[in-house]
Amino acid sequence: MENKAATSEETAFDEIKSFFDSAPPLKDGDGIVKKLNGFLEKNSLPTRIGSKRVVCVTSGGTTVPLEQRCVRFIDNFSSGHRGSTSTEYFLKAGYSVIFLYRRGSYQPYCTTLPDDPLLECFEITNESDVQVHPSHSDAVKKAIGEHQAAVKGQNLLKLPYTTIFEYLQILQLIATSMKTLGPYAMYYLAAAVSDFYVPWESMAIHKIQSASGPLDMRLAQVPKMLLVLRNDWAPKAFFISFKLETDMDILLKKAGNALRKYKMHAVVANELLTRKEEVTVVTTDGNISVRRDKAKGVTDVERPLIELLVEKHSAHIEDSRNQQ
Ligand code: PAZ
Repeated sequence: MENKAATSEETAFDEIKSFFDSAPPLKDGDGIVKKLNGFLEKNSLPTRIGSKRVVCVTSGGTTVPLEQRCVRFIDNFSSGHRGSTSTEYFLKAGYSVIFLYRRGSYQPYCTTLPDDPLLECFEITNESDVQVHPSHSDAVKKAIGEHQAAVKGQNLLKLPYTTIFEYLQILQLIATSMKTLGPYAMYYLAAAVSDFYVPWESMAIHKIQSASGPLDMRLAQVPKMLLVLRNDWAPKAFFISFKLETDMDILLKKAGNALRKYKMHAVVANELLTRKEEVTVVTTDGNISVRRDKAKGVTDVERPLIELLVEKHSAHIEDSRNQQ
């Protein structure tokens, strides 16, 4: 059994290595490392109750380019609502957050603003000045105030990605930088990450032409990065992954499998249509249903979810201290 596990990890290693070796180079990788190091330096100072807690929240969905000079790509449904709302609650709970988000997806503190904030929240006065429309004034002030406080206080670092290549490369950089935080680091992996991709070297360079008839394309499987992230890149951190399904009958079983296979501390199971109302937190101690309860003034499911996970993270830190 152990040998089988070792072999599957070795295979994962080889696949991951070839994924990274063949991926297009990350634009401004040095700049990202610099930002990460500056942010973590500020957030690594010891506090009265140990070290500062830092969570990496991944949010939105990765794209899969079909051409190197990309005109077409495969995408998925994720809006980034879960990741951005959760980021707000983590900040409120005293965490610093590295927010790895899909360009153009929901942003922390902006989820309650209208779809087109610039055009809907502002108006031109008779004096040709621009002002916030009174009906949105409170919401805009709150969003700007809270966002500025988080960024200026260096409690929020936002790193954008678009493709599966960028996402996994940046996640590796984050893990490398966060390693020194040990159990104080948390990974909250809410992004919807593509399972299949076109390897860079076998990808068409130019726009695929339709004149040659139907498109026949073989997608490779994205290597299971979670295994290496958990075991090698961040072995002491606290890990939450997500499992989305559209068939309720398989959701909890698949979440349980992910919990065991990747040794997660919890897997948050959610179904596509009810994901904003209810999630199930699957752990080795049992399943916990978390709901948004409007009657109790709970406006979103992320509030009770983050409360629960913060508690579990505290227990993880305590356990790690006792093992030292
Ligand atoms: O981004 P969103 O708020 O529209 O949706 C959140 C979610 C369903 C993408 C997330 O809760 C999730 O389950 N992410 C993992 C998806 C998966 O790869 O199984």
